[in-house]
Amino acid sequence: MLNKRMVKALNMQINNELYSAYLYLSMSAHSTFIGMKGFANWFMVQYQEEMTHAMKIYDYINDQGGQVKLMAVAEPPAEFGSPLDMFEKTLKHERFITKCINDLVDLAVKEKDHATNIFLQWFVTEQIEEEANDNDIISKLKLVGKEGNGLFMIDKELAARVFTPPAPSKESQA
Ligand code: OFO
Repeated sequence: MLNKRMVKALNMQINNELYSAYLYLSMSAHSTFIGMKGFANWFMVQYQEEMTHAMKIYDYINDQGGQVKLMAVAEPPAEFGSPLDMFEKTLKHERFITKCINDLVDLAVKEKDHATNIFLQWFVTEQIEEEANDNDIISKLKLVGKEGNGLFMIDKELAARVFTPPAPSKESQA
């Protein structure tokens, strides 16, 4: 059973995850527009992942007898600059999401909501991976600079990313 404050905060996080999805979908479109198909693929996979994050929280609220409340999703930018600019913006956004997840954990601890605390641990781990992936790509982009061959190689590498749906949470398997 979730208390009202927790439901409100989790609904807000559904909105944050949907915005993340929308932001990365826009980055995918931008990448296609500038002719970087591998980058477009990477961000399309990221969009799909973010949708699963939103749905994980959606399912959790439902499973715990709370009421899901969907809110308007903000319009993302359409221009992102160079591939490096785009990944720096991605990392900045993911750091914001990490803070949101940490705040949710703090609230769960304060409210003595052990179930939600356990549920959120998946997101804590996921954020480590997301920031690490972004940092890794940023390092490579800095290394190649504006050099065409290097960018072409990175684009090829990002083209290989495949969407793998996360395992369903235990609470939604029951
Ligand atoms: Fe990018 O991890 Fe969810 O938002």
